Amino acid sequence: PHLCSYADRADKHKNPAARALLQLMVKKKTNLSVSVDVTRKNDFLAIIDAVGPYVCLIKKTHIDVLEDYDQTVVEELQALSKKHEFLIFEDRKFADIGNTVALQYSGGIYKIANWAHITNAHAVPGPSIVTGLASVGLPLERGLILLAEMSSKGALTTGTYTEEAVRMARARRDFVIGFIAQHRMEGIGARETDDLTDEDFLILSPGVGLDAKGDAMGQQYRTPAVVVTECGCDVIIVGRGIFGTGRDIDVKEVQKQAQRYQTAGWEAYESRLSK
Ligand code: UP6
Repeated sequence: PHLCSYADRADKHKNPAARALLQLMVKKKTNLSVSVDVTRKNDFLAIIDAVGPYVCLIKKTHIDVLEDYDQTVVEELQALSKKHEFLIFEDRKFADIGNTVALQYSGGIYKIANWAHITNAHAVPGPSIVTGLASVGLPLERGLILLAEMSSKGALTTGTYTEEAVRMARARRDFVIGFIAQHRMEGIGARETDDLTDEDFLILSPGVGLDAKGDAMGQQYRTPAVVVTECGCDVIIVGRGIFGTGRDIDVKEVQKQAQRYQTAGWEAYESRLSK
């Protein structure tokens, strides 16, 4: 599937959230997801309004990072999602037993399942985490991403861990639409009896930067060309490369950087197609 166009994959995908994401990517010519990791609501919404035209997906600040969160954040985010046509991905990284994650996903203050088209989870609890999240998300036509490979230095998500994560996804292709990973995952860990027909996992890759190679806390960056053209990933997730590292946000500059990453990501996809 990594050799197919996003458009062909959109036509075939059976999960509604995955299909909607691929369709938006084609329509807006973007495989960019901006990771809006800021702590103030006004900055959060201003950045999203500025980058909206250039993204297919807004990766929400882990919602619990916002210091002045209230219900209007979600309402305004949803309005921006309609205005600019992007999907919402809550990077919640669930990591508990099925029953607990079902409560965390549907309830509490944030009620993530109500507004996030896509969320994600660690594979460490085993298949029960997918069962728990699917009990809430599937009826709402949501999609789940599993963390198969992390971008940070020394991550333990390698070898058989990654293989088992892919097996968990393969067993629930109705709900698990792809991975946070650094490479493509189709066929990984497959057994002879597995049916791999139409296996199409979306690969969302964080750790993307055009200028920096990393940060002081173990983050590692690769360029869109490496991530999309060479490694076959589908969506680039960019945070500080777009909104910077200072406390003051310059919205014009943020917009310029978003445009720059959109172009780089789309060119990388086009050169993958022409390979
Ligand atoms: N993220 C990673 N690596 C992973 C998984 N998730 O960096 O393996 C998330 C981080 C952050 C974003 O939690 O929100 O992606 C990357 O931001 P950055 O571009 O500013 O480094």
